[in-house]
Amino acid sequence: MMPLASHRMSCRGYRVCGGRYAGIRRCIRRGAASGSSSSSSAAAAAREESSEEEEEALKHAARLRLRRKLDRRGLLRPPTENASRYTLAKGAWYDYEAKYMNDVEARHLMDLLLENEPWTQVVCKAYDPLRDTLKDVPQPRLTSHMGHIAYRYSGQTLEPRVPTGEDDVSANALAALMARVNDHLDLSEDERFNHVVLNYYRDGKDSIGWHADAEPQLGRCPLIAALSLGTPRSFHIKRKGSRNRRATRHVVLTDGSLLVMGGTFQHTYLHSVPPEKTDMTTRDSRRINVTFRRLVCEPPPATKTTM
Ligand SMILES: O=C(O)CCC(=O)C(=O)O
Repeated sequence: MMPLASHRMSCRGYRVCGGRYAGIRRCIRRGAASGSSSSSSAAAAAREESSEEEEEALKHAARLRLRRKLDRRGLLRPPTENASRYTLAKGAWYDYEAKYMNDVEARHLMDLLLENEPWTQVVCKAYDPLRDTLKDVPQPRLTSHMGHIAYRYSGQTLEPRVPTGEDDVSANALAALMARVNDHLDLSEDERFNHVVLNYYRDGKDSIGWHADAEPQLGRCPLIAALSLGTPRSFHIKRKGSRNRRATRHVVLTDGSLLVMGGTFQHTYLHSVPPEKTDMTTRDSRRINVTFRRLVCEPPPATKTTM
């Protein structure tokens, strides 16, 4: 007979690969079977086994139904040739292409953006429980944007910004880059990105907290692409509503990489780029993230205020 301790261990092992309660059930069954060989416990075990199979079959059918639904809506677009597809729960997925841009191009674009973008540090209001008032909190990163439609985003409105002429090198470079990413992802006329948000992480201390890009202006199930330039940073992902403060997945976004989030990603998952724990001040730790979105409408007029 298997000693109790090893029952517990095998229980834990099952739980990881056999669903939340399957391991516990099997473990109880095993314990019961080893203690008694009566036919009633064998029948109970057989019933348990078949209900587990039914449960699995139902889950499988639900997954297939969801896949077909997402496919009909065009939310299961295939990954590009050099990208890897990572499928998450409830119809969310992301694609990662490590070398969308080569080192020389990435370096050149980063230098151009560092020098020419009108970077600003947005100041947000946050509740201060000690004083019971709102206080100003500067975002721990610099931002910029480009696009012909105003975008209500993170408690602020980004006013339209388009290239002002041939000498507007930065805005022209972003417009050309957006067209290139649109072509690369083979987006149709009514899917093409029309807005860019840039985040500049000055060092490892700069960050962006848990959030989802699910503003009404982005429509349902938005497709979002993000180009990373400069030092690699860890991109964290976790399920919405999860009490866990930690990520369930990490992707290290390297220089020149393209991440594409799609399906239900923005409705079912949160993402963040946390501050780095290790001291990154000994090397160039700057990073720029260029995010492409499609705004499907103007922001609601009542909320159209400039910060
Ligand atoms: O810097 C990144 O990789 C993430 C940026 C981001 O989450 C955002 O702009 O919404």
